[in-house]
Amino acid sequence: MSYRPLTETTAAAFLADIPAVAERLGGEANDWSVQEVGDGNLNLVFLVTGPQGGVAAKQALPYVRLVGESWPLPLSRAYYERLALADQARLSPERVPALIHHDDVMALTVMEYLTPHRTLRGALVEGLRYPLLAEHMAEFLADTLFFTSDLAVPAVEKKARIAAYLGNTAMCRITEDLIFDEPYFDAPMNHHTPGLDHVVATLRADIPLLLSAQALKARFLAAPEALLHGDLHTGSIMVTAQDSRAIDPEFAFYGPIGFDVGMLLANLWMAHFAQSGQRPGVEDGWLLAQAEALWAGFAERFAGHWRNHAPDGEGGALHALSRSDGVLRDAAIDAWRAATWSDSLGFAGVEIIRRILGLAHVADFETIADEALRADCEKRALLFARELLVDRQNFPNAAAISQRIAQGTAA
Ligand code: SR1
Ligand code: MG
Repeated sequence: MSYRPLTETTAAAFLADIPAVAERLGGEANDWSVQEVGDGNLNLVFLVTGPQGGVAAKQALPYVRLVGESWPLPLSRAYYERLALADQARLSPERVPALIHHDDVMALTVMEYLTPHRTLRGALVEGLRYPLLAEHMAEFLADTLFFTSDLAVPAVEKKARIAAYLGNTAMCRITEDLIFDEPYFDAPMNHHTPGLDHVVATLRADIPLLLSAQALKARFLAAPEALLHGDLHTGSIMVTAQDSRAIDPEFAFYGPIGFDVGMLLANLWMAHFAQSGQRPGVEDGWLLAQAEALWAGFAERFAGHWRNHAPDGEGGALHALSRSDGVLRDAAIDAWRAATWSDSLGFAGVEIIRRILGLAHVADFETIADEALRADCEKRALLFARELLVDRQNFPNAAAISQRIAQGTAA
């Protein structure tokens, strides 16, 4: 059998031949309802429900859905997504959807149907709040990043895991181009809100900014610190009031820890900047508080793993930094926290800039119909992002960031 994209008409019959899926749905394929709901940039997503339950079936297309067949993209990304889902399920089982079935030829991954979950980005655009979000995502980040790092994994094993993801080059290439390069010149697929022309020209001529973006790209290319989700924005998180799950790890690879953390922080900060365009006069500090809680929760939990995981040297390659005697371990944790915070701010900065000037924008800003209002929100976000790239030493902690954003001036 060869690859063929499923449709709402053909999906049920195909899935009926997979025992684990048929059992979960119950009844016959004719009784099932199938809806294609993919609203991301790349794939098909079918929600299939039967008399006993549901599944989400994600199928890669051989091209970038957002752009069309003119931009081919390997189906192998589905293989890496399944690999990452399995690793994440081992390390943080409550924070990812359960894997039910995978088919490499069809580039198809069938997962637990998360219901009544919804995409975090859409919920934030509507002004909804999720009290456990920061705690849950801090847990996901700390558990997946610490336990795939040199602090937890012996060197030989870690190198084998890096190698297992090395082939995901096409997805890394998207990030390399779309996040670190294209926003900084007049690339063909870039677009921005008309009122931003002047600020865009200024940013593209800003040498310290361009240098910083390239320095971050160098980190992204050559720092295989841990297994990254690789695309952890608010569209990759499904939420209810009680639950939060990270989905869509098709960009997974071994990279710098601050990339995952920074991308999520950036998306929370963008949601904050968009508030004044979405609901003028009713902005609040909830999203800034979430970003603070996310960083604090992540850093604390990561440090906790560091102290508790094989404290006397039998753990990962960096076991000398885990010994519980003396002050070395605590000094190492402090140094790690400062370096990862700085990296996270830089990666957050490039994520914000690319979501406003590059190809792939976000609903937070795009749903602001009034162009002048949208440009105003985006401009404030851009100027903040520039500081994250070139002046991040001014922000020693997340509270300093919240203060800067709330006051609208440099700290
Ligand atoms: C062409 S893909 C554009 C963006 O969508 C994905 O979700 C990633 O964020 C990627 O950069
Ligand atoms: Mg995605």
